[in-house]
Order: sequence, then C-alpha cells, then structure tokens
Amino acid sequence: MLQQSHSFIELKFIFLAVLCCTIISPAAAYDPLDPNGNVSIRWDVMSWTTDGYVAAVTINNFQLFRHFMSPGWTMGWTWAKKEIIWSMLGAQATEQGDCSKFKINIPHSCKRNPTVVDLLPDAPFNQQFTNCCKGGVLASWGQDPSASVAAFQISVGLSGTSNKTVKLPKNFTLLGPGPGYTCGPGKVVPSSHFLSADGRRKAQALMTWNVTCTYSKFLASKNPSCCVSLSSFYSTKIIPCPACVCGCQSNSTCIMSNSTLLQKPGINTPRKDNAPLLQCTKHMCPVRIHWHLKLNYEAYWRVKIAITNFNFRRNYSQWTLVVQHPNLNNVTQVFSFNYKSLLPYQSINDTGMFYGMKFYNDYLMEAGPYGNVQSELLMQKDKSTFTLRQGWGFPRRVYFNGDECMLPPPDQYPFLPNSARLYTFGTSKVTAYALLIMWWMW
Ligand SMILES: *[C@@H]1O[C@H](CO)[C@@H](O)[C@H](O)[C@H]1NC(C)=O
Ligand SMILES: *[C@@H]1O[C@H](CO)[C@@H](O)[C@H](O)[C@H]1NC(C)=O
Ligand SMILES: *[C@@H]1O[C@H](CO)[C@@H](O)[C@H](O)[C@H]1NC(C)=O
Ligand SMILES: *[C@@H]1O[C@H](CO)[C@@H](O)[C@H](O)[C@H]1NC(C)=O
Ligand SMILES: *[C@@H]1O[C@H](CO)[C@@H](O)[C@H](O)[C@H]1NC(C)=O
Ligand SMILES: *[C@@H]1O[C@H](CO)[C@@H](O)[C@H](O)[C@H]1NC(C)=O
Ligand SMILES: *[C@@H]1O[C@H](CO)[C@@H](O)[C@H](O)[C@H]1NC(C)=O
Ligand SMILES: *[C@@H]1O[C@H](CO)[C@@H](O)[C@H](O)[C@H]1NC(C)=O
Ligand SMILES: CC(=O)N[C@H]1CO[C@H](CO)[C@@H](O)[C@@H]1O
Repeated sequence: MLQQSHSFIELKFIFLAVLCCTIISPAAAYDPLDPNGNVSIRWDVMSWTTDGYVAAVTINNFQLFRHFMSPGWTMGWTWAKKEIIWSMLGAQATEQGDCSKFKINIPHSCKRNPTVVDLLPDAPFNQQFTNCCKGGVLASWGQDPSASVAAFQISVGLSGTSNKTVKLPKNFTLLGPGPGYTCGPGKVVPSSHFLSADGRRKAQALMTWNVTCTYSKFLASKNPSCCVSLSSFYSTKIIPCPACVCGCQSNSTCIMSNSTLLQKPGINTPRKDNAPLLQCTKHMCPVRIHWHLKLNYEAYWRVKIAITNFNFRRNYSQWTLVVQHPNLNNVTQVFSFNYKSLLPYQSINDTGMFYGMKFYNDYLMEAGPYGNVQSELLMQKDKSTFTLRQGWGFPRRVYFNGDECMLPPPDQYPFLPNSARLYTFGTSKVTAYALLIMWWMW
C-alpha cells in the first residue's frame, strides 16, 4: 500500500516537473512564480551643466511579491571616468571619499564607486525629491505599485556634457537590504517622456539609460529562511518543518522560549549586520508557516494559515506570503489577511499573495507571545479535482517575503484514515491517475 502511494507521488512530481519545464525558459528562470520580476533602475539626464549633467534616477520594483524592507535599498556603481557627485536630492552617498583636489566648491562625493542610500522620512524639505525619503523601503509591485518606486536627483561633474561624451556608470549593485540582486550593464534606451502636472506639456529626457537587476535566492543565502509545517483535521499528526532545514550552525546561540535571558533589556535590539537571534527550534528557521486543513464542507473547504516569527531581533513590516495551490482559482473568502491572485502564467490561476491588513496585522512582531499572525481561507471545491488524498490539500509552493520556504517531504504527509485509503487504491486508482494526468496536462 505504502509502496503504491509513493509511486503515485513520484508520478505527480514527474508531471509537475514536465509542466514547469515546458513553461519556464531556462534563461530567465530565476523565479517560477514571478518569471518577469525585476528591479529597473533608470537614469534620465534632465539637463547638461558646464562640466556634466543633472539626472533623475528612478528605481522601479517590478517584482510581484518581493519588497525592500527596512533598512531599505542600497545602490552602488563604478564611474567610467573621473566623475564626481556635486550634489544630490532625495538620497545621499554614504561616503564623501577623497575630495582634497577641490578648493572652493566641495563635491558631495568623490568616490570612484559611490554607495547611495535613501533619506529618512524626516529629511529637510529642501533635500527631498519626488518619491524619495522612505528610508529605502519599497513595496512590491503586486502589493502597492504606487509605493514600489523610489527616485533621487544627482548632479554629476567631470563627466561628458553631451550624449556623445557621457560614459555610462558601470558595475551597478543593489542591496535589498541584504545580498541577492545582480544588475546587468546600463543600456541607452529611447528617452523617457514626462507629462507636466497639469498634463498639458510633455517634456523629454536628454538621454536615458536603464539597468535591470534580478534576484536570486542562491545569492541571498545558502539556506532557506523559512519553512512550512502541515496538519489536517483527519489526522492527529503534525508534520513539522524538516530538522535543521535553515541550517543548524547557529544553534549554539539560540535561546529557549522560556529562557530568563529574554528579560534582559536590549536583547531585542537589531544588530547592524542584521544577525538574527533565534528561538531554539528543530528547524532553526526565523519564520515558520503552518498550513492546517481545518474543515471539509459539502461545497467548500477551509484552511487555517499561521505565520510565526522565531527571530527575537526582527519585526517584519509589510510581510508577504505567496502560496501556490490549484484551488486558489476559487478563493471565496480570506479572513483577516488581504489577498490578491497573481497570474505568473496568464492561463494558470493557482498562485496568490496574502499580506497583512494595515494597522491590524501587517506588522509581524519579533519572536515571543505576539510574534505570529493568522488567518483562514475558504475555497469553493471543484468536484472533479478536489480530494483529501495524497496531500492535494497542501500547498505546492510557499514564499515568505519573496523567499521560498521549505516544505516537508511528501512521503510524510498525513494519510487519510485506513478505510478511505482502501477505497482510493481499490477501485478508483486508475481513474485517479487518469484524472491527475488530465488535470496536470491542462
Ligand atoms: C522588468 O519587469 C517589467 C514589468 O514586469 C517588464 O515590463 C520588463 O520587460 C522587465 N524587464 C526585463 C529586462 O525583464
Ligand atoms: C544625442 O542627441 C542628439 C540631439 O541633441 C540626437 O539627435 C541623438 O539621437 C542623441 N543620441 C542618443 C544616443 O541619444
Ligand atoms: C566591474 O566588475 C568586474 C567584476 O567584478 C571587474 O572585473 C571590473 O574591473 C569592474 N569594472 C570597474 C570599472 O570597476
Ligand atoms: C526601461 O525602464 C522602463 C521603466 O522604468 C521600462 O518601461 C522600459 O521597458 C525599460 N527599457 C528596457 C529596454 O528595459
Ligand atoms: C545543534 O545542531 C546539532 C547538529 O548540527 C545537534 O546535534 C544539536 O543537538 C543541536 N543543538 C541544539 C541546542 O538544538
Ligand atoms: C525550559 O523548558 C525546558 C523544557 O521545555 C525545561 O527542560 C527547562 O528546565 C526550562 N527552563 C527554565 C529556565 O524554565
Ligand atoms: C518591534 O516593534 C516593537 C513595537 O513597535 C518594538 O517595541 C520592538 O523594539 C521592535 N523589535 C525589534 C526587534 O525591532
Ligand atoms: C483567479 O482566481 C480568483 C479567485 O481566487 C478570481 O477572483 C479571479 O477572477 C481569477 N482570475 C482569473 C483570470 O481567472
Ligand atoms: C466550482 C467552481 O466555482 N469552479 C470555478 C473555479 O474557477 C474557475 C475559473 O477561475 C471557474 O471556471 C470554475 O467554474
């Protein structure tokens, strides 16, 4: 019996694999749930000066569900020649560098490879710029397109002063706030157009170049940063996150949930390098998602989702949870989270994003009694596909804040009580295969 169920699961995964590889082209396949996701950095030269130019730099986060959380983005590049930054609005270079050659006017930064960060929301009015000053925090495109843009103005000297002599900066880098992004080279593109506020005049940049950055979780960290545990009303078994799935190297510094150390003042203060302080668990992940099959009605079924923070040194603002499950095409109601369906491949409606409600649960607190958020999800059954068998009711993929969470291996999923299994594999096994094949092929 067990043997058969294993081969059944294997079969399912072969079909999954076939399905995914026919859709995803290997070149751009950074993220199967957001195949076009990228961050675009655009430089628009707005005017030429006596020794350079003034440019508006715009960062667009086109990723569906990966945001830049506090302390926000950091952007860098290497100048092609001996350029300097005279001044900036809406952002600042973190280091001035060696400006000793300048006697009267002192540049903002003379570094060959400047590093630029956003200003804080309380920046003086005369240093602000449109879409600036959010402490580097950028929403994801899927959650809030209007908050997914950042911009600053930069005045560059000792560069060319025409579109023939300007050399594009090189080696762009982007941190968000940790590693993970790779940026391509700058490319001159057709000049951007801007509508004036009253919409009656169209201005045009003198020269525009674009840089595209993409995220890869393999660059971000060696280990996953979240995991999934599962349970179901028809089984008393809870399938935990796999042991050590987020690495056990740091388990000597973890803190038991009942430790007296937690009363020590300052224990929650975030560190400069963002090093976590984790609660001791078997999985050692900073975040765990729990998916509980709660109820099976005649025409609907209900799932409970809980997100738990195990990091004493981090609050997650504007967290996002992305889930892939075939029944997400018939979500009837989501209680106490916001929900938005994502269509990474126009035809397949099986992926959706959950995020918190403003001022209610969009802030996942540090580990401890308040370090969790939860919600329930009601879905209408499609009678031809719905089943409690073989873990169908569990998610296929889960992402927290844009990073994929590790699921338990399918052979650990809870089985239906014995009678149901007998029925399953007695008479309807062949039909089940056929249905499954048809369903996946569609
Ligand atoms: C970046 O994302 C935008 C929005 O999805 C898309 O229009 C654009 O083609 C993407 N750019 C690249 C280079 O993939
Ligand atoms: C440079 O500017 C001239 C006009 O000033 C324009 O005709 C030309 O197309 C521009 N070249 C590029 C690469 O933008
Ligand atoms: C850009 O980075 C590459 C590889 O990291 C390096 O070989 C190259 O010299 C860098 N270019 C500049 C202008 O710093
Ligand atoms: C340049 O960026 C803009 C958005 O900032 C985008 O609409 C355009 O498609 C990009 N061009 C290229 C060639 O990537
Ligand atoms: C830490 O991990 C090691 C395996 O890497 C394990 O043997 C040990 O029991 C763990 N310690 C704690 C406190 O979980
Ligand atoms: C914490 O709980 C563990 C078991 O969960 C127990 O062995 C240990 O003594 C407790 N420590 C304190 C300080 O209460
Ligand atoms: C999390 O937020 C609470 C309330 O805003 C604050 O008291 C606490 O210090 C924060 N913790 C961390 C790790 O930033
Ligand atoms: C996708 O499913 C959601 C319900 O979960 C529905 O509201 C939406 O209209 C569907 N979109 C498409 C394109 O089928
Ligand atoms: C039972 C049910 O409501 N099925 C619907 C699920 O959603 C698809 C499209 O998203 C509809 O075509 C089905 O009728």
